[in-house]
Amino acid sequence: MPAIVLVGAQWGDEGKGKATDLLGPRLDYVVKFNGGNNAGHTVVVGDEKYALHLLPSGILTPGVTPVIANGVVVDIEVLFEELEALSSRGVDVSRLRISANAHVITQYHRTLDKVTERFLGKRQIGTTGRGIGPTYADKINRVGIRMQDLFDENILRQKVEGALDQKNHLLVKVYNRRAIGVDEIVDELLAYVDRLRPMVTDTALLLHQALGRGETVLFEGGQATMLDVDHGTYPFVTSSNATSGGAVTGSGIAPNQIDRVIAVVKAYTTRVGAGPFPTELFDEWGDFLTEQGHEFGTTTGRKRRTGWYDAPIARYASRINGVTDFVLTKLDVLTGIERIPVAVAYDVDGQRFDELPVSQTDFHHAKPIYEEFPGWTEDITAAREFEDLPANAQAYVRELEAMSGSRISAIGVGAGRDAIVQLH
Ligand code: 2SA
Ligand code: GDP
Ligand code: MG
Repeated sequence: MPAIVLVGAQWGDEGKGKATDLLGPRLDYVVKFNGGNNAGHTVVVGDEKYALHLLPSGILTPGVTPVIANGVVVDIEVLFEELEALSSRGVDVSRLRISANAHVITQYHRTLDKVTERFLGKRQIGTTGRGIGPTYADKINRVGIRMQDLFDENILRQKVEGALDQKNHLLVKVYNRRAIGVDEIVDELLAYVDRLRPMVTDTALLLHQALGRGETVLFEGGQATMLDVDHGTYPFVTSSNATSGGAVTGSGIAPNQIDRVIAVVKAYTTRVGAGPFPTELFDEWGDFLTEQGHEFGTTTGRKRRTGWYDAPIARYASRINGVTDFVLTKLDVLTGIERIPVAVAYDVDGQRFDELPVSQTDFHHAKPIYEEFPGWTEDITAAREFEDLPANAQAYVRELEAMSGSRISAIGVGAGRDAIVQLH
């Protein structure tokens, strides 16, 4: 299985970091292909807890080469902070390679992210404030700064001038902020050049060569299907392609090189930030899921919104990503619920929708149609074989599998590295 893509099936925080870490020993390369330090992946190794943002989670596996590919937006200051923090805990980060075509998040992107959100008022997206949207906007507007620009001071200066031209107008005239000077940005970026030089390369070529040698490469998606800029709940999305197609454009490999697509799906649903969420709970069950599941943002610490499992979303994720295997996580969090509701379809103003409605307005008005399944009370965190799970937990998993469009290959029963039931 040389090229594997791993994505989130819902609105993120499904446990992708842990799923990647599980595959770790079989991997030669791990590639981040979208997003930036908006991501937050928690991996628990024994008593040690690691929170990764910009770096791929696979960096924790010894011998693996981590790659930040062209589809990623890089905050260089954060990059070095994360690298230093991991090094000081004994993680070998020396193999990291970064695409020469990856775009750079600068001070003005972070500022614009924050002021735009404030300006939107009630229409806020609830971004992480890391400058992600403005950096991708510059990329699409063709006024972005790429890693390779840092190695030619003349080019860098011209590009920063071009990028700041309109932005300073906006910052001063519309947002009542100070103008940002070309020199301050150029000097800030140039300060990193010597340290970056050995890491920056043609990562698309590197990955083609690795796949040509039969090595195993994991493409690790940030955020998730429903936050994808094309296929998610636009405009309440992130600004990149978090679905499996993003692994192709975001890294430079070809679609027919992908062998397997794994989607990580939680046994219930969470969302951070604004936007529609049909199964969202506002009662004590919502609090139960937040508390049992420790549902707080890995990057910003924000409390996550919680709700029941939504089968039409899982089916949608299965189709859009071409999922070959689901990893179902956090089944342990449902322990103790007498009857577990699962959304099987939606009701929109009296009309039944078995699949996601295409209209944004319909999705905003969608009321879940629930089926309930009997729960279990036994602690399942020590289960390692499917047969170790209580009969009702087994039945719940089989029901989800039948509704979700692809097979379930592994089940998370706890946060630890080994708390997993492997089925295939
Ligand atoms: P942005 O900052 O432009 O990408 O925000 C746009 C939307 O995307 C959502 N988003 C996320 N949703 C879940 N998890 C994310 N990562 C962190 C985590 C989030 C955190 O792992 O917990 O710590 O708050 C993530 N990153 C972006 C975001 O909430 C907006 O809805
Ligand atoms: P990611 O963004 O998809 O990588 O997910 P996060 O790391 O942001 O959030 C998932 C959280 O759930 C992390 O704190 C994980 O340690 C934890 N986790 C992952 N799998 C399981 C599981 O099966 N059970 C429990 N209880 N926690 C899990
Ligand atoms: Mg996360």
